[in-house]
Amino acid sequence: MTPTDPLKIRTTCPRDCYDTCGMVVEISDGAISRVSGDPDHPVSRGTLCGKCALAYNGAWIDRDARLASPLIRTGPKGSGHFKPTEWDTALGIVADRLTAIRGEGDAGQIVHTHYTGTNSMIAGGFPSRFFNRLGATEVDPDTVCNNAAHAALTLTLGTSVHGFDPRSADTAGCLVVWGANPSASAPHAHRHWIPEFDGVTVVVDPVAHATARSADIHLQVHPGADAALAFALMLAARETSGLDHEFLESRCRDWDQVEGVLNSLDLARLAEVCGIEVATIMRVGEQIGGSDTLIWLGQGLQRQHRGGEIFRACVTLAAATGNLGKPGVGMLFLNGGHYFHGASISGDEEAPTVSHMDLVEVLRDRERTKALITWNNNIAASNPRQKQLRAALEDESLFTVVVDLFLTDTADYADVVLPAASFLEFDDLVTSYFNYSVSAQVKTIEPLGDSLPNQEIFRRLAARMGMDDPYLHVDDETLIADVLERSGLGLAFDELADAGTVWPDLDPVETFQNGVFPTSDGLLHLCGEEFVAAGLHETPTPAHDAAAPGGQFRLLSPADALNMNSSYGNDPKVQRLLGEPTVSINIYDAELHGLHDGQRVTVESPNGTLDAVVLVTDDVAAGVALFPKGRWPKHEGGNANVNVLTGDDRTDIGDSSAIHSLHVTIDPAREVVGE
Ligand SMILES: Nc1nc2c(c(=O)[nH]1)N[C@H]1C(S)=C(S)[C@@H](COP(=O)(O)OP(=O)(O)OC[C@H]3O[C@@H](n4cnc5c(=O)[nH]c(N)nc54)[C@H](O)[C@@H]3O)O[C@H]1N2
Ligand SMILES: Nc1nc2c(c(=O)[nH]1)N[C@H]1C(S)=C(S)[C@@H](COP(=O)(O)OP(=O)(O)OC[C@H]3O[C@@H](n4cnc5c(=O)[nH]c(N)nc54)[C@H](O)[C@@H]3O)O[C@H]1N2
Ligand code: SF4
Ligand SMILES: [Mo]
Repeated sequence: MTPTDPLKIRTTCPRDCYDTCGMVVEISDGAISRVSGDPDHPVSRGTLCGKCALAYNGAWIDRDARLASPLIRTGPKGSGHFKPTEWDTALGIVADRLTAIRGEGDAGQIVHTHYTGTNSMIAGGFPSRFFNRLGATEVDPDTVCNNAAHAALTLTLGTSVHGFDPRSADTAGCLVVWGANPSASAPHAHRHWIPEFDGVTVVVDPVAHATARSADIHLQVHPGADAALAFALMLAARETSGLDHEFLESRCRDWDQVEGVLNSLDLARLAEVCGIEVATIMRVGEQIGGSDTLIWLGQGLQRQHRGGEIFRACVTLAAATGNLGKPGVGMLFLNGGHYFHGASISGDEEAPTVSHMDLVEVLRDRERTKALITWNNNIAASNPRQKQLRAALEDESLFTVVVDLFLTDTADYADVVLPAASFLEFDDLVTSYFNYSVSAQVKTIEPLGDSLPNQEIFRRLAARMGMDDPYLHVDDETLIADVLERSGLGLAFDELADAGTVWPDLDPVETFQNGVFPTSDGLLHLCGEEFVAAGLHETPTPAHDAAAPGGQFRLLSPADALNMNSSYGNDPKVQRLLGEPTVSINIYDAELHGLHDGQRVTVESPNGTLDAVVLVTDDVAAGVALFPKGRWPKHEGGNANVNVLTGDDRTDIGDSSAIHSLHVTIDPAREVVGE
């Protein structure tokens, strides 16, 4: 190394992303000069995704873009007017207020929201230790993302976080990507893992995204018709390759009831419901039934009215075609906790919870809620019912604290804003929710300005509130060492940091070995009273949603390649590439509605309106409109993003958001009448 060579530090991207890339951070003169992909990391292979390459070399290391000190509000809520202050003053204000609420007898009136702003273990989990001990109400994080699938998979398989090991692709004959969009949400899996797969690739999605376009077969299903498709594929497999009756009879409960449903169905009718040719369904059914198949069930798939039933039907398909409970096959929703099982960073105390779907009501009611603290989460951009939520946040009597790296739309409503350090500024652990790997997040520089890691903020707040139990004050080094020790990996943190990422199992991890599931009796549960109690039918059904009523579109607002939820919507380069908000519609619909490419339109739902430019394309199915999530409302013309349209629709199970079931109209933009 010459004196001018930068210092290179290996670390890991902890965003909420399937890829969990290894990164290299270059330091010159004590500051970060470049952030790039680790060439030795088998997933990132030397490149970050475009959005992270921009944001990590842009807003995330820009002292002017980042929050540099705690802030106290000086203007009306929502105005974004603040004055900087010292930590001592800011924490004093927060501690006094929370202590007073607690002293009045009901700490449950303190509500906190959090999600995966950072997906690293300590910064993602430790603050909950404070809230749980306090007895504050947690807004169940998964209810704005994926709780329907978690609930349905737990009922059937006994777990929702034990999927196939992606390394099984080396031997599988067929890969189905169902309601996921790797080209946006897992860009390295899209670029390397899928193209390197030797067998047949099938994508099931109403949108012909880049992964769908590069697949061998794209089933452009109507939104919400996936349970019907799963049953259609079972019928096709039964007629061609045959079903795995031995597995169904020995390892599943109540197959006979499902068979009764199957016998009553007509393939041609199901195909029509899905909008897919019978011959194509036959071909895919034969493929899934006749080869070792990996089925990746994405998160977009379950944000539907029938999200739970859809997941259950997909599990039934996997079971019926012999694709569960033996090596080289399987389903994947999310992986998690395999190595750090039982490492409870957030603690085991029970605290009250509410659904994100009830957040507006919970925040409006001052008998119910006196204070809101939000961390790792940007509710004013990401939650449904944006207008109603903002109105609730505007109330001066709701004491609000926001912990973030940036002055987000949510932070604009805070009484006190606390600046969080970024993942580049402290050590932590990261596990992938796709690969069976474990990674180190390594400190590269001191926290920018006065910012502090989440966990340190909540340790200090606990101290100010007189909560002195050592359990709330464990330092990072001890927490990390303890987790690693209990994992049995036999690695110290500096050894993991040297490696960057490790795959503790040399061979692909086998899920549900010998067909044994972590349910009460070891069997896969297809039917039963427990499903009814949870809000589903007794038996899986091919039920599907009706098409949008005349003249309306079904609006899908999934992940966008340029955004990470709302995390990059303030980076100037990301903003420039995003350009104006667009709504994509099918050529047929454009003709039908008299709309043309580049036209300014108003998209309207019962919840609100949003202006956009039309993009006419073959990529979306007829009847579907596509408007990705992730922009910052305050950087948009109408001070809103797509969530001004989304409402309080929830899934059939899990009290979760059904945002992809939304119906909207699209009309030429209303003329602005002159003053
Ligand atoms: N219309 C529509 N809406 C959706 C979705 C959709 O598909 N369509 N998807 C939903 C889903 S799946 C999800 S998960 C949610 C996500 O919604 P959010 O959780 O709100 O995700 P982000 O918008 O990225 O917000 C994360 C915030 O955490 C901050 N952050 C990053 N690192 C740290 C840190 O170390 N400490 C602290 N304190 N803050 C940090 C970021 O700056 C960012 O402001 O959105 C949901 N909303
Ligand atoms: N670039 C980028 N990456 C991200 C995120 C991001 O915002 N941007 N967000 C992160 C988060 S929090 C999450 S939860 C994941 C989500 O990532 P994914 O699991 O990929 O899920 P989504 O992006 O919500 O939706 C995926 C696909 O579901 C399709 N879909 C919608 N309705 C239906 C339906 O009825 N049937 C079928 N078959 N498909 C349907 C959509 O068209 C979309 O292509 O991505 C993570 N990664
Ligand atoms: S967001 Fe995903 S693809 Fe982008 S750098 Fe991070 S882990 Fe890699
Ligand atoms: Mo999510």
